[in-house]
Amino acid sequence: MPYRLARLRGYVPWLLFVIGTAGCSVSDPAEVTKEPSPPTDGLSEALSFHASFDHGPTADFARGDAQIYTAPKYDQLDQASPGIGDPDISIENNAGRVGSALKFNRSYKRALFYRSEKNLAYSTENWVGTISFWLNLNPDEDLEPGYCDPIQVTDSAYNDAAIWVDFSQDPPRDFRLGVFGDLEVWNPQKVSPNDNPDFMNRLVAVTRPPFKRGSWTQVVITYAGLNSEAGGTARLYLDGRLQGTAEGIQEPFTWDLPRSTIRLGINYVGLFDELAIFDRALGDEEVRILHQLEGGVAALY
Ligand SMILES: [Ca+2]
Ligand SMILES: [Ca+2]
Repeated sequence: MPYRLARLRGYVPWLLFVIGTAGCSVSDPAEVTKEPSPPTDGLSEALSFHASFDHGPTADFARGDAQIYTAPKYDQLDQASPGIGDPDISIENNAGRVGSALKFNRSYKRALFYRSEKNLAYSTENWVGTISFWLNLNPDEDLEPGYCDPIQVTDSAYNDAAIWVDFSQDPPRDFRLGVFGDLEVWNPQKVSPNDNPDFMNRLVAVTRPPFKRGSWTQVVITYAGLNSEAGGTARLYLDGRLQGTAEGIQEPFTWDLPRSTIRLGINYVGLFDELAIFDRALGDEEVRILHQLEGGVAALY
């Protein structure tokens, strides 16, 4: 190829670029017809687990095991069997935020869970993620005495490398987010939680939360930077609105992955629907979009 022509060809893309940016009619047709990306694209890619309870308790979408399990207790996972093994828990047809819902008729004494491995992107370095679900209950009238954790993810206990929300035990019940790493690090003296400022000050507590029987309230937990040198942050949202942030979570979260579980409805009485887990911390705007999704989380895949 003659030198001159080669040089000219080298200029052609630049020439088109300059013309294009000058606003002339010369432009790439693909560019003109391209629709803006729907704002849910990022949510779809980050989704790692979704249980709609519309077709039974098995998750509709799961990077790991979609099966639900019941065990006698959470520390007896070797005795777990597939399915809902408790007559007080059922699928209530067409009673959900979308479709059907999981119904806890009264507080049960067994352990109901999904396995966390791959469904929830645990990491030993900079662990990040989001957990979203919907509740329908009157906490002060429907719950039985004691604390109630609608969700809890851990490999051992609420105070040992765990993320959870709970209703406090005395009416009017508060709704609280707890994110606590390895017990031996954050609470080596094993001080009881209510007497422990390290516990109480970490909680994100909502007084007079908006839950009602007969209507649905969305709960979203986001977390980032757990198991990082910079420290972790966790946020609690209700119905798409930020309620509070826990910051400076320094202690490690050490999980034995095969023993880690997504625990459902601990001491809970009411309806539960649309459990979704994402592999990164969604931002405020994404949480708002998730809250507004028509057709629920299934619209993402
Ligand atoms: Ca549903
Ligand atoms: Ca542990």
